[in-house]
Amino acid sequence: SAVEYGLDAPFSVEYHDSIPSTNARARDLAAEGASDIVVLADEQTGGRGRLDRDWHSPSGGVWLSVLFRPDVPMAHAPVFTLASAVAVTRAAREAGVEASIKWPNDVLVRRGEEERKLVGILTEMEGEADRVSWVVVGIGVNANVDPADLPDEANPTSLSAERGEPVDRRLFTQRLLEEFDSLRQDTEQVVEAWREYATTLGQQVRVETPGGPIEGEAVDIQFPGALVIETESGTEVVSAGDCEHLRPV
Ligand code: BTX
Repeated sequence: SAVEYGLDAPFSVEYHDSIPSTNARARDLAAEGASDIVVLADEQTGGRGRLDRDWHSPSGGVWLSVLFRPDVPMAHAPVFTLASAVAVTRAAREAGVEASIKWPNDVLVRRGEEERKLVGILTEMEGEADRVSWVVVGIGVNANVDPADLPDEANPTSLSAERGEPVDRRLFTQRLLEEFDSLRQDTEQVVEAWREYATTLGQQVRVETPGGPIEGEAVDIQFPGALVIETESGTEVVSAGDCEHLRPV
């Protein structure tokens, strides 16, 4: 139970030893009218990434979904993806792991040129254009997981692998949720906090958008999460939802 996990979180917590997907469970809770609930699991048997990709979620991770009902228009929802990236980065740094953020939703650990994936974030929502009904932010942290048990092609890492010893998941999760709770209530501070941890700004990047690739220097981020790129033909603003791939060039 959540009590065994021992969390003193600013949300009510529903804990599962094993569940198909915390996001799927949180969506079901949303349909029942619930809010301000965190679904947390030690293991997921059907974890999902973006575009229906698999998210490997062996026992030992921190797999969680936050369900809440912010009073914002749909177009502002990407700010919660950025907020969760900031929250998890801060919690990781407090645990001694120098995580940073790659726009829009990757939290990784850099070793020279190499980038290792530590976290996956999947935000889902429903509502009307002028007001969301609910938001589910799914955060998957490779906490006490052996990277050898994760798909190789993503160049995965984990908190325990980076630290050389297991992390206290209770403390880590509590810090993550406290940070997220504070950021979701004051979204104006999210963009500035995000800039502090971003590896993306100042880099030459190429982004695939529905309108075709955009290439240039990533110069800034704008509320609620768009990336500003200086290209040869002028300034382009790419919204987080539009973009599938960002890569350095
Ligand atoms: P994504 O689409 O950016 O990344 C998915 C890709 O990442 C996969 O195709 C695979 O290559 C790689 N991958 C899979 N598992 C891992 C892992 N554990 N560590 C590193 N790389 C991996 C990112 O999707 C969004 C993931 C959200 C996961 C959370 S966990 C709690 C919640 N419940 C749920 O079902 N999803 C979210």
